[in-house]
Amino acid sequence: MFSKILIANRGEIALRIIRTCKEMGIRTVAVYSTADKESLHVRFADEAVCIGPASSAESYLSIPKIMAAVEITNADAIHPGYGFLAENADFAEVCTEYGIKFIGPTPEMIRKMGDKVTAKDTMIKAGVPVVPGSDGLLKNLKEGLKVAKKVGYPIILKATAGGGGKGMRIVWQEDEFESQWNMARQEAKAAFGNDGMYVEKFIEEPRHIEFQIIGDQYGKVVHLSERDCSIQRRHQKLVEEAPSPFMTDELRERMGNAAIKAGEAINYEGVGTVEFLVDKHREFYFMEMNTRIQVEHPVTEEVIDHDLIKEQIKVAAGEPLVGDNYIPTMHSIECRINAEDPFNGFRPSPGKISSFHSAKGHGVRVDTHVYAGYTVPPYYDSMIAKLICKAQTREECIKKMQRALDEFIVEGIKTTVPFHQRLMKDQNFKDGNFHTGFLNDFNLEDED
Ligand code: MV4
Repeated sequence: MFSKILIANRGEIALRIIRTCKEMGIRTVAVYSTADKESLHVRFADEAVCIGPASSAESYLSIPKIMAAVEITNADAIHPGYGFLAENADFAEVCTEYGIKFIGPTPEMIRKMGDKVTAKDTMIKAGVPVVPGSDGLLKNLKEGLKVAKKVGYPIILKATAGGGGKGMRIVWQEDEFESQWNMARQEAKAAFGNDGMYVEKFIEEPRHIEFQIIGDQYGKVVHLSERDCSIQRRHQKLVEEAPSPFMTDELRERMGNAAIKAGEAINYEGVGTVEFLVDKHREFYFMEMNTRIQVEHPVTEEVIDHDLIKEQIKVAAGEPLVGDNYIPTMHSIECRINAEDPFNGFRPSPGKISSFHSAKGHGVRVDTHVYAGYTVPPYYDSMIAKLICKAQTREECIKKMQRALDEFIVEGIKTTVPFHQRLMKDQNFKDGNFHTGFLNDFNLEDED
């Protein structure tokens, strides 16, 4: 087992990782920017190293700064958390060159899944269902038009370097294809320096259902059931739950097997997430694979009653997996509490938290790095807390979440709490009747 882990991240996830390390008897090193010196991850780690100014590029995204911190503290492993360098294959490679264990998959696996055309091609070869579309990258506009005609409109143009919605365009009819093609390519070139595109049939009103998988270093891969992440706004997830209210035993069997096949196809090592689109007929299609621990991992932890960070560290240290696929018995929902004003287009609302009262009680978990008197810096992600509830049934879980939201008090800044309070009372949400476009016509002012 590792003796000292450096956490190359900030905020709630840095704290979350420190907590598990403490329980495992592993020493911890926090790194922080000058904007984060009052943060709890700095206080709770055994050691802390300032790695630069507020700007992410000069601190949490700087590979040389982080490797310098590893060297002076003698850490033997790095946990990247999510975001920042978590899916940076070059970083994973540098760690390996330094003889430091990167807690995650190998650089090759990260690279393969980071390029969406390569990922999709790998899945086709493994027999995992994918959305019909182009066979690899499109050579030019003419080929794009030809494939679009063959699969039938509407289609979606996607950037191979994309993910999370960037460089993506829906095309409803042929006469719009050329202009959308040009715009998508420009956007991809600017965002990723890579304008490689592919085409897929556009699946209307899909659900986003993802499977948590874990693989050890000896080729064993299991799944830990699914999460429904359909409640999102502009590709930012706001609510996640496990299990999916759309799931059936039969669908879980089929999707779970596909997720395992996806992991086995690349000999996956570590925790990962296989994302699927699911249409109204319960047909499912591989979308992307994330090679990191995700923000929403706690809902899975709650329903399977295991610490995923602990399992992640154990497989990274070379322990073999024991046990099989997990089928949940409980229900869990996570609401992301962001420093944003839901009444003003979710505009960021950084600043000093004057008072803070966390929700508490049976079945309530709050993962957060903030406290009364803490100042939310404007430089990073706006998430300040994750409110996670667990109950025997979905209905009870929603009631518990309503109760917990009512006692979650943050003053001094605006938060997404009122949005969640409204959502938890929405009849369609309560009925499990939603898809990825649900929030497009959701009005915060409406009453039921
Ligand atoms: C799609 C799709 C419909 N059809 N692909 C959005 C982000 C990227 N990961 C892929 N995305 C989508 N791909 C086909 N063929 C709809 C989306 C999509 C979406 C997916 C998951 C969650 C939210 C979404 C919001 C809009 C569009």
